[in-house]
Amino acid sequence: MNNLTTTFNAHLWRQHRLSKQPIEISILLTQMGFAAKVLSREISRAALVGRLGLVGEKNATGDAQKKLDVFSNQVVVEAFSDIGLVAAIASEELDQVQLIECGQDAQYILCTDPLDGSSNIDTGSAVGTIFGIYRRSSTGYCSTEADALQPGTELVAAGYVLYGTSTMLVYTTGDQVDGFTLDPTLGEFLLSHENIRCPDQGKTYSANLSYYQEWHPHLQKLVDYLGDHKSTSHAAHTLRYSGALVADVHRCLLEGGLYFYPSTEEQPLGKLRLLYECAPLAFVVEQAGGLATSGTERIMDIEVTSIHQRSPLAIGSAAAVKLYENFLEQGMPT
Ligand code: P6P
Repeated sequence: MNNLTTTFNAHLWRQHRLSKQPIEISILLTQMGFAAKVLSREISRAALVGRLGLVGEKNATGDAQKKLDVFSNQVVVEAFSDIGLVAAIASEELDQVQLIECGQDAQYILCTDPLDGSSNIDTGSAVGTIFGIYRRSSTGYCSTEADALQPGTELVAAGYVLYGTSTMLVYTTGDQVDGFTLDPTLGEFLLSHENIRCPDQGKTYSANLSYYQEWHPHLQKLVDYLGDHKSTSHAAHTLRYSGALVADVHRCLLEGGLYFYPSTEEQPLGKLRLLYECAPLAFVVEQAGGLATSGTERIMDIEVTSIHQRSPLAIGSAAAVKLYENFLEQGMPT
């Protein structure tokens, strides 16, 4: 099949037919595709319509909200508000879970970071959207956030959209990872990266080294090891860090490598949020053959006790994530 004529929607309908996944999941992913098209257009023209800059408020996790953060959240919420399939939405931009009026007995929960890396917006650098879809664990009317508090192992679908030199949508429902590139002249996401596999090794690592002095001494040794270009025992890694989790994890997914955001004394659980950043990306990367850990625990296994709960994260090539865990525990490669 010529991939470049396989639209995202046609792919989803074929997946439904072949894998017997519920058609509702295909419809939910179609809606995420629609939201991604709207955001791709609006992000690219934000400077022309006055949507750059700060709102002047902070979100639930203390991040300064950009105008496009608020707008992106509205676009994603509206894409799921009238289809009657989503009971509630947990979003980085919402203090509490938003119950969806027409979905009070719907069976799915959406968790999302509508605009990841928004500090990049005003300078035109890459940003992303992250999404995870859970089946409700309760019955009857959805009335509390409890339905959203599920570990990554319960995800039925997850993925991200990267708004970069092109707009890509990458997703999994648990049997493989497929990537689609937006053709803006058609307004369609076309299959461009079928069955993505994460290389076991990579040549880059991605971390904010300005926190080096605050990391665990064993992780300082990892950074020294990765950056040792004179070593004869292992290949050194080059640092690549964009400030957008989606962009940095996407690089690791396609080319191999390691992204990590560890804990510090000031942030004992790190900065990244488990429910709508770490867990959905962990599902994608694991389905592609990579790994994702907090340093001591598989991200997908971590119990979720609050919607904005944070977790340290190391994600990417399996060998690199295992190296990270070994260094964190022992301060050496093995
Ligand atoms: P820092 C963006 O705010 C984000 O959540 C991720 O997209 C990104 O990797 C990280 O935080 C950047 O954080 O502390 O390096 O600016």
